[in-house]
Amino acid sequence: MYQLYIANKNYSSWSMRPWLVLTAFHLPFEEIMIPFPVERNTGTFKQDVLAINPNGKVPVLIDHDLMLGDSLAICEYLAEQHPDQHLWPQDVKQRARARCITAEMHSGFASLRNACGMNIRAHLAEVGKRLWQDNAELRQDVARIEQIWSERPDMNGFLCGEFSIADAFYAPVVTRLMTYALPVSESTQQYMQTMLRHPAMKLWIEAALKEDGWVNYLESYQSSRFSRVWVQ
Ligand SMILES: N[C@@H](CCC(=O)N[C@@H](CS)C(=O)NCC(=O)O)C(=O)O
Repeated sequence: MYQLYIANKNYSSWSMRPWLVLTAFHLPFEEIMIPFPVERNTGTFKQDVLAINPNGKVPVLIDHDLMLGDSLAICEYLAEQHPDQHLWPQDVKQRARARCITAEMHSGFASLRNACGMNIRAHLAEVGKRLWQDNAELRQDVARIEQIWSERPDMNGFLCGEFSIADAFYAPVVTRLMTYALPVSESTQQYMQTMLRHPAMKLWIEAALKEDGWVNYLESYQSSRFSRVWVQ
């Protein structure tokens, strides 16, 4: 059985990706949560993570004596270990596309990430409106994501056919678009609903909404707590 170290489900977008893959494909794993500290650089988070991963970040996958400290490397390893499960699409062209857009997410979209940190339980529509007006790079990131999503082969389906690693990599964007209520097209909203109905996505969001860990340095936009209905 694998062990997956993650941080708070409400905030940790990189943890979400391999967790969704493991859960969506029913791969057996033990989840170990190392919560972020309430204040930056306090508590034992860093030393606890450093004890398992010298780069000091989560997610971390342990498979016996193998330690992987990067979300994409973890997903690639899982895909190699479970070739029959098709974690990447079966169709060669969709598989190549899936790898391409996953790599783009893994290395890009810094403006969206920086301006709109993942915060599943928050409702920051007013903040989102202001950011949308003031931040051209954010608008560019979202436009590029909408373009990628609009190229899915079936408008009722996932990014490259069946649910794959590519969808897991864009999953935190779905939650960010919800949290910050950014103005997106109908096609984008349709993909968001497809994702929000996925059982693994539902489980992660349900768990995030139940968390009570409050991390001040990841809450710069809000002083109170909100809740929302996630699936229409
Ligand atoms: N490239 C890494 C990024 C991992 C990452 O930045 N993780 C964040 C949590 S979402 C983290 O551990 N931050 C703690 C820190 O930097 O101290 C991956 O894909 O796994």
